[in-house]
Amino acid sequence: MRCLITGAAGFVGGYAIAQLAGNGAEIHAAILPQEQFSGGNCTVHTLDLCDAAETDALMQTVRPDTVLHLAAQSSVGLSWKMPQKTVDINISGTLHLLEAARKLPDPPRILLIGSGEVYGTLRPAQIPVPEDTLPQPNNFYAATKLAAESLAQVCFRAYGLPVICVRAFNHFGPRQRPDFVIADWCRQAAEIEAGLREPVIRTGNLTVQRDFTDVRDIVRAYELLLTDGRPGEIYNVGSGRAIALSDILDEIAAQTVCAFRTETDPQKLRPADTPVIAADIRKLQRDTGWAPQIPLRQTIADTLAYWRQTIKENAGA
Ligand code: A2R
Repeated sequence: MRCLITGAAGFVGGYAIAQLAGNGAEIHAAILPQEQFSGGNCTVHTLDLCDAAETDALMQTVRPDTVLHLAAQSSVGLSWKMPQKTVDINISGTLHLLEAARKLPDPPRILLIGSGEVYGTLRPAQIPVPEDTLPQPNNFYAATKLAAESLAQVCFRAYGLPVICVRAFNHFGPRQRPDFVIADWCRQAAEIEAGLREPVIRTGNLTVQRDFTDVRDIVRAYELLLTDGRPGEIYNVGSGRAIALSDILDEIAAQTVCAFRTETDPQKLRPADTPVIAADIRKLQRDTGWAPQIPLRQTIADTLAYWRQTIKENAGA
């Protein structure tokens, strides 16, 4: 497999490279010119997907047989602050990639990574949510991901471009940026342990329930879908169960050596929070045989260990 990975310097990118290269794939990693990238096992290219000509040129050079499209403005919070940039990267950037792919003599299979956020507010009876549920995005990030999916489906129907769409649910692990909830809390907990902050973790809405999966399980699902996913189809990728953020925080507290209390930070409250989200993953399981393997407790332990190490290194720098 010759696989082009966009957004390769991002959180999921590093894990995707390790997974695919580990199984013998030839990896071409596309990163933004200004990004730092320490991954091995691949050929590195610079690419700003907002530039259509640059995207065309890279696809003509690499001629991948598969594309894992991870590049995005991936934060819901930032999408409220930068809606236009979110549209440019997530919608126009995806269109550039699709157009570049269909011009190749042998168009690649493309795994387009979207989001479970597209479903919006769900009633209890709709959980776990199957792929044929009407998406009703509640934020700009989700709206752009739904639009990108729609462009991909048009390319499949009009040109037969073999695009497979993923709706990824929450995933986390070591190296995730702390603007995502569990990474943020693990960092705060590790800072409290190191005596760098008062014993208070600032949180948003703790009652919301989300479907969390270890990033290493997620990239295994992506690898399986690259080979076994059916073109034109949409797949939920998640654990299949919802867990309250308060339960995650309890697990972090159980694994932290000193006690802390929590405080609501109004800045972390979203304009429109979806109360409960969990994926129906039967289609993914039917077509690929995938199941998550890493327990949440382990991912929290690994994420805490990562932040303890990062804080120690920063203190020594
Ligand atoms: O925004 P940056 O500087 O962190 O760069 C991100 C990169 N990216 C781009 N790449 C090419 N052309 C662009 N115009 C462009 N804008 C941003 O995509 C970052 O390095 C990468 C996405 O990685 P993360 O933000 O760390 O997302 P993560 O967690 O790896 O999620 C992968 C996919 C995304 O499509 C999410 O929306 C989805 O999974 O859940």
